[in-house]
Amino acid sequence: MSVLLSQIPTLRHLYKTAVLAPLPDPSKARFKPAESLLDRVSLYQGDITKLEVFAIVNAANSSLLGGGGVDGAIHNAAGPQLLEECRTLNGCMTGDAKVTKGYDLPSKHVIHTAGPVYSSKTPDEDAALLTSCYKRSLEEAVKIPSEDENSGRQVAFPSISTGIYGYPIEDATHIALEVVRRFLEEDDKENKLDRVIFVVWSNKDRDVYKSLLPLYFPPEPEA
Ligand code: AR6
Repeated sequence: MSVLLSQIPTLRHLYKTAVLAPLPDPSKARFKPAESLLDRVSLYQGDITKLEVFAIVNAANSSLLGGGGVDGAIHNAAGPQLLEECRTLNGCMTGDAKVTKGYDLPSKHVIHTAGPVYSSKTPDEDAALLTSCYKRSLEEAVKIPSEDENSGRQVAFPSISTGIYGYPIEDATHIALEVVRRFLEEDDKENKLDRVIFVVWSNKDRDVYKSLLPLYFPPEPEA
C-alpha cells in the first residue's frame, strides 16, 4: 500500500502534536523562524519506496547500476525497467544527481545521487560532496518537466551516505537540513517545491532528526 502525501505529517503538525519540541533556548537556533517553511518540510519514518510523491531520492553509487540498502529497495520496487534506464545514464559522479522515471514505484521520478564514502581522514571533502548531493538533487527536482503541475512537487530524501557509506548521522543530518533550509528559502518566491520529506529508517536516525530539525526550522515563538 502506498503512502499518500496527506499521510505524511508536516513540521507544523509535528510541533503541534509535540512530536517535535521547540529549542529550550530559541536563541540557539541557526536560522530564524519562517512560518511558511513549517508546511513545506516533513519528517517521516518508514520505507521511502512506498511514498506516492513527485520524486524520491536514491542513495546510489557512481555506477548507478544498483546495490544494497535503499538503492536495492528502490530497484526491487521499481522493477527491471529502472535498471534499463540507469544503464543509459553513464553513471553519476560522486556529489552529482541524475533523474529517471519511477516505473512501478508510486513516486513519479527517482533522483539518483552518489554520496561520498565517508573517511575520517577527509571530513571536509566528504562534507562538500554530501552538500552537493542534496543541492544537485533539489536542482534536478525543480527542473523535471511535470505533466501535472496541480499535484505539486515533493521530494523525499533518505539519509544519504549514512548507511553502507558510513557517514556519521549527526554530521550528515546537519548538512541535509542546512542545504534544504537554504534551498527552500531561495525557492520561496517561485514555490517550485511544495514539500521536502526527510525519510528515516531507524529509531536512532529519527531521534537525530527530531533533535536537529528545530535548529534549522524553528517554530514561531509562542505569542
Ligand atoms: N527507505 C528509507 N530509508 C532506507 C531504506 C528504505 N527502504 N532502506 C535503507 N534505508 P544506504 P549509503 C536507509 O546504505 O550509505 C548501496 O549499495 C538506511 O537505514 O542505503 O548512501 C548503494 O548502491 C540509511 O539510513 O546508502 C551504494 O553502493 C540510509 O537509507 C551504497 O549502498 C542510507 O543507507 C550507498 O550507501
